[in-house]
Amino acid sequence: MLKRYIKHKLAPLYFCLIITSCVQEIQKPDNTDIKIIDFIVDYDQTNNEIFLQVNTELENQEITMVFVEIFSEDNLFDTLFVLNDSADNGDLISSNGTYSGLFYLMLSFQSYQLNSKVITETGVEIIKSKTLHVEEQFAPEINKIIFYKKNIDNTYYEFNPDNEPFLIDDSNYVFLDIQLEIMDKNGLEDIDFVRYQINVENMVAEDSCDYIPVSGYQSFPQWYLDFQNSTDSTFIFDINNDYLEEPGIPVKPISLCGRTGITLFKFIVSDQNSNPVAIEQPLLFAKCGDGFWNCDEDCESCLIECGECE
Ligand SMILES: [Ca+2]
Ligand SMILES: [Ca+2]
Repeated sequence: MLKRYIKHKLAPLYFCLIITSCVQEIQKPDNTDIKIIDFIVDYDQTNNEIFLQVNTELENQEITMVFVEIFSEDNLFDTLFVLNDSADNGDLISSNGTYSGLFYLMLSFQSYQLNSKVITETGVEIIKSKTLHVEEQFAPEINKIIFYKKNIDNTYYEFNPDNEPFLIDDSNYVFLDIQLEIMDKNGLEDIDFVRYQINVENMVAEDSCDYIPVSGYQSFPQWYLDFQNSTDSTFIFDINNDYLEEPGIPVKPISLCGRTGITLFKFIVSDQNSNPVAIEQPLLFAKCGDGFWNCDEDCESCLIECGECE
């Protein structure tokens, strides 16, 4: 309806412009300094809305019209939207040389060519083009969470938090490293962020430590996972980032009031189009003597449970 209206209303003008632009292609547009500084295309597939914006230079008295043509790759679809600089329909500030418009538009999965055109009162046409790829959107999935216990000497082992605790050392710092294996059929660039939150309200320390845990999930801007590498179909993200370097989250020894008990981790993955996906994972922190020690991986640190080491 809108398309027909625009086309109908603008048909004579548009026809003239095409004719004029043919002439102008031969004559150099030397009577204007107007440039398209930026052309923004933001298509919202969920709400079928397209936001278009063309930034020209400030002195826009010479501009007669700004519009955007959209052509599909298969040539079966084309439309045209006129942008405004009157603080209307998605344009925020009037007469600032930025022309905008927000339009209802339902696009099928394919590529589109978008030509933004600025027409001056002398008939000069300035063009800037962009390509828009519209593809089916898939929500990200957390395939796997991998936990590692790491030591300062770079030794480490992987463990399964569903049936094995994280073992706190009596006198040395140890480190917790976590990786997430994420799948998103739209590719790595579609993943917006991978973050984590921690809930320690069930953790305890020795009486002399006077430890009172904070309640609820804690979240900090530095708590995000960085992309590390790709597998055939998934992406591995790791908690080691610019703020938290290898080997991982430092875990205090018991001698420095290290805490035991169950900590809840929440991992949140968001892409550009779906709602964030969250997974909760409990992890038991245990110390030597609690009866959980992994003597195969770490015998020497807990002789009371492991007895003689090989
Ligand atoms: Ca404006
Ligand atoms: Ca996606």
